[in-house]
Amino acid sequence: MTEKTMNKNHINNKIDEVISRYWNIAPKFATDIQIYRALCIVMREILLEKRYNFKQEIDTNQKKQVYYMCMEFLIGKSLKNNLFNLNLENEVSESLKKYNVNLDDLYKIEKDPGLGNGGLGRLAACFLDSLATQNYPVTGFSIKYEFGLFKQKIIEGWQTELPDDWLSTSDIWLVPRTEERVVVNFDGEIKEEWTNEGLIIKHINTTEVEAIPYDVMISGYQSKGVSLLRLWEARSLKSIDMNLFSQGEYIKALSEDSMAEAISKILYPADNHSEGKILRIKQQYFLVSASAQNIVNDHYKKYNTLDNFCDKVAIHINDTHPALIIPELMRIFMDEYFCPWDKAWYMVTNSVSYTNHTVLQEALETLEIETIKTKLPRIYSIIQEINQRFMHDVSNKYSGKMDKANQMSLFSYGKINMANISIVGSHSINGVAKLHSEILKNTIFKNFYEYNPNKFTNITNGITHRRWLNQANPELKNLINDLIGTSYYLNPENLSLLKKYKDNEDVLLKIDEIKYNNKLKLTDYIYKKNNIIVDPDSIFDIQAKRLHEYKRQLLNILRIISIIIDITEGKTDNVLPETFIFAAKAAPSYYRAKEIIHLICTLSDFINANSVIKEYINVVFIENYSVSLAEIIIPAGEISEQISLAGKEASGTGNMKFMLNGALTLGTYDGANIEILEQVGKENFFLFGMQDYEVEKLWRNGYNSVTYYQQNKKIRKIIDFLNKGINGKSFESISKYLLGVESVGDPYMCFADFEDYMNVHYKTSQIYYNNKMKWNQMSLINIASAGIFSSDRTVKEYSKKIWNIEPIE
Ligand code: 26W
Repeated sequence: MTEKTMNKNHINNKIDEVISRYWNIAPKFATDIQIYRALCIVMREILLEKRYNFKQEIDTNQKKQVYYMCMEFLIGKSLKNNLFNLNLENEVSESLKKYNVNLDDLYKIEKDPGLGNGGLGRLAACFLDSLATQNYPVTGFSIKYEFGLFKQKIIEGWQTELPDDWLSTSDIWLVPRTEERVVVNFDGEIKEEWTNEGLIIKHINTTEVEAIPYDVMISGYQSKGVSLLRLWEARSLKSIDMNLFSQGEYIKALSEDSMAEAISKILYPADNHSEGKILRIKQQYFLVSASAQNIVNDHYKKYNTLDNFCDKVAIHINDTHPALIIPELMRIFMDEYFCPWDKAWYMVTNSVSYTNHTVLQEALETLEIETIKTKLPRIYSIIQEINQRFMHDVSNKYSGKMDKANQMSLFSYGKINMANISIVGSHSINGVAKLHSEILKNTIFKNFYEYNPNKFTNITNGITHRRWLNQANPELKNLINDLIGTSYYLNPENLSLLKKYKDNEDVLLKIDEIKYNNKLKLTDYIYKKNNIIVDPDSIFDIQAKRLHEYKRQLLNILRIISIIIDITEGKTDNVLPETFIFAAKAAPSYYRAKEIIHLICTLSDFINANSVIKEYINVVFIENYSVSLAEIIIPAGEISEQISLAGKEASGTGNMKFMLNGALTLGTYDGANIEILEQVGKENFFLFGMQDYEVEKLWRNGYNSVTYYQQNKKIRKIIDFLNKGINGKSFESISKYLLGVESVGDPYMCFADFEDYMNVHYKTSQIYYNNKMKWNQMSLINIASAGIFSSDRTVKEYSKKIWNIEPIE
């Protein structure tokens, strides 16, 4: 039975059957959790069948496939997405009446699988949805972390981290494929041996770790396509040491076990900061080795040759984290399939492509040579060989200019440069927004660009509008459907049809009302979680994203403090009601970021204890930002704060989600903000701040934040405010950070953009409070212009420009 022929009775029969098979009880005795699990099992079976049929078509037509390698996939909850995409929400709702539960209650049971930090992982998840919807064959590969990104709890204003045990409810979506397990080898040494095949290289005395695949299926929307996400779990192959065990050394007897199994224990919580820890390197190699074995073995089984490998296989590495797949594929081709170097290299470089997601220096990965040498000796020798050959080519091209060649080396200062391997070993490198791709070519990858300009391209990010509009904002979806029909579900550019209503007062009022209702929902949530009453009539100004200095939550805070100062000084003429909402996780070891969260929470307490200030503004920090929370927060946004220092945010995707939900962007000329601005026009975007070249210039000339402090009275007062302390807590360290007592002050130049930021906010609230119809019109234009930021467009571009794959007709 497929999703198309399913009706309410079929679903009931299936659920009943699962309940009796699994728990041996009559349906009327089933708990909500049992009904949830039973429903998921029914859905899983539908998905399995759908995937099977899709795979048959891929195989019989011998279609080229893409394998998307990523250390993170932030897929969000599955039940709702699959029901929506399979068009079964109504039937299932009906069928649930029999058990006296409703769908919304069941949705709440599912835990959000937090298998990612932020932008990178969420992008990967959007891609799987869009690829499936457009019938492109894709398998995503990642790790089945037992614990996803930590749960954030605010205790006395500070972030604390709690474990995220997502598997306790979401395991139901994983289909174990134990029969497809593979072994990944660490440690040991390499040995050369003469055999009938000639000189072969063996990796011996290794520590073996078993990789067990678990499959998650992601259905496309009203399509044949189902994307597969294969998550690897690490298991020890060493059986328990019975000698130790019989001596009563139980823990020691298990220790090999836990070393191996630690690999898939937990997701690294640092976003944009590379630490090069051994466990992380093991995770990376574990992922790529298991996946590469899987890809090559499957290919060989199907075609009985590797000659057509790059005609049938595209392998994408999402940032450099899976870059070791380049030497790993070389190893498999040469050591296991006995290919000569040149043929293996041809196959690797013509199948692998790479996306860069960040230009921050501290995020660019390097691995210690010594670690790779001991943990992965064969991989090390292959990287050396790749480098030797590459250096040879480069020095030939640039005869004599050794410094150029050296700058491009895969090795420097005892480390291996992962971006350099990724560029050398792939046929395509792309950035994720126009400006970012230009920055890659002109700065961090300049030498590589000059060496091989054709490899570089841009593909601007996107988001799946079906999750971020249709599912997250049902009222807005209904309005849009009434006005322009549903063709935009599969053709998001058709959202532009909405533009013809831009002068229609009824429609504009309706948009206003929907926003208000979404604000009420968020107001409710805030009341329940924070015990704060916020005013739904005030403008909702939201900054929801990871906490990072370059994203400048601090600039937003400077403005809040400035307003507090105005109110306390009685200068309230220009103060308009405003609710500031923040949501952000900080990497656990990122002290500055945690301190900024502490400042936000303290300001929130301070304001809520002050009846005068509370009349005007409020500040809320919503804890534990996640995909599910974003689905509540974003539809309620009116101002979308996208205020990174120009040149630093590769693209941003939250900016697109807010826009699609009718928020107006208040942002810098950075990342995909620029393309949003192009789509909506200057009059529908609140632009402020320096451009990236101005930032560069100011930095080169020696940025001195103290000058701004001296020249701007407001800034002086803000610093005084921080120094005086809030609620008895000192924030002197933040004022020192801004003024540069110990190092360069204000490294992300909040002061330089402060005045412009204040001014643009002034303009914003004037429109909001004096001309709401105009605001609503701007909002409509933003929604209507968001189609281009659908990941449907993005993956189509990847498919044509980079992967050279076609959809299954
Ligand atoms: C090794 C530590 C580490 C971990 C994660 C370094 C870098 C990362 C990610 C690449 C950081 C990241 O998620 N970058 C974000 O990627 C989004 C999707 O392309 C962009 O929209 C964001 O601008 C970018 O910050």
